[in-house]
Amino acid sequence: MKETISRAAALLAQVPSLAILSGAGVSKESGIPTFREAQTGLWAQYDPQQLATPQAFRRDPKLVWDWYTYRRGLIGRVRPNAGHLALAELEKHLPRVVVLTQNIDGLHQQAGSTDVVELHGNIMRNKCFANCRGRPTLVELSSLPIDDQTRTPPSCPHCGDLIRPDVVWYGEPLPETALARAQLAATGCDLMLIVGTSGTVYPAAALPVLAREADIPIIEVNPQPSGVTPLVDILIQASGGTALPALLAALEDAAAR
Ligand code: BV8
Repeated sequence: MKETISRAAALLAQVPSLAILSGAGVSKESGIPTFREAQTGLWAQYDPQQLATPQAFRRDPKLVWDWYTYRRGLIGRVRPNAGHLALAELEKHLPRVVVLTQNIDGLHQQAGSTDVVELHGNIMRNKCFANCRGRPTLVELSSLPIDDQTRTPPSCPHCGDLIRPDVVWYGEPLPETALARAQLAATGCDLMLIVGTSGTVYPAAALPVLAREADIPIIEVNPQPSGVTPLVDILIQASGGTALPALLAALEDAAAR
């Protein structure tokens, strides 16, 4: 791995603009199971891809709401890991760093990354299902009347429709501005660093293809090959919590020389 790390650091050292694409794998070492891993406990019997849809929410709002409440609780108890922190530190060494994340846990921002594009929304935000006051009509649960706050799910104070998490479900379009910014970054950056994604969920999984078509070099960090590995120049086959601090240290060594 040492040789791969130094090759990757050499690429990283020269770039004016870095685009990082992250997936659930970067949050694994914070204690959040990845999207494709079996869930635990009560939720083990459910397939996330079957629950994370507007149809599932309409069919059984309480079940889907309770699933998100459970995940919010888990995410609320974890911290950014060494991988998130190393990615945030890169901003001290490179002129422009943008994080394009598929994750909804907000851990990149908590780690100190200052330019994060949330492709799939954020589990800590809630909105009116109908977006009755514009896209998105965010609703602060704590602003609702007390007895409303405990409903599962609560109702929109403006139109009475159900409140839902501000995340992108399967079959739903990504936020226009986020997707446009991500596509611009994927084609305009000097290097793409992909961390912890299986490269199976579109349109996020198309971003590395855009970079490849623009002849932009790509580094991947993943303990095992993924759907994007055929596109990359360097695969650092390790976990983010190990590889990213090592990459940062190699970059700092090169800068000190
Ligand atoms: C869209 C938020 C079109 C919710 C998520 C039918 C109708 C419409 C669309 C489709 C359809 N059929 C298919 C599609 C397209 C669909 C899709 O791509 N499906 C896939 C499954 C084939 N996409 C969509 O539906 C998207 N919308 O296309 O809309 C449209 C356009 C206009 C108008 C109307 C419609 C929306 C997709 C967004 C879904 N929402 N999340 C929630 O979380 O509850 S996606 C979900 O998967 C998470 O965000 C997750 O991040 C993401 C992707 O997975 P990964 O991040 O890659 O995670 P995964 O577990 O797969 O992999 C983890 C990786 O980490 C592994 O490689 C592992 O090796 C690695 N790893 C493990 N440990 C570590 C590690 N790496 C580093 N360190 C470690 N320690």
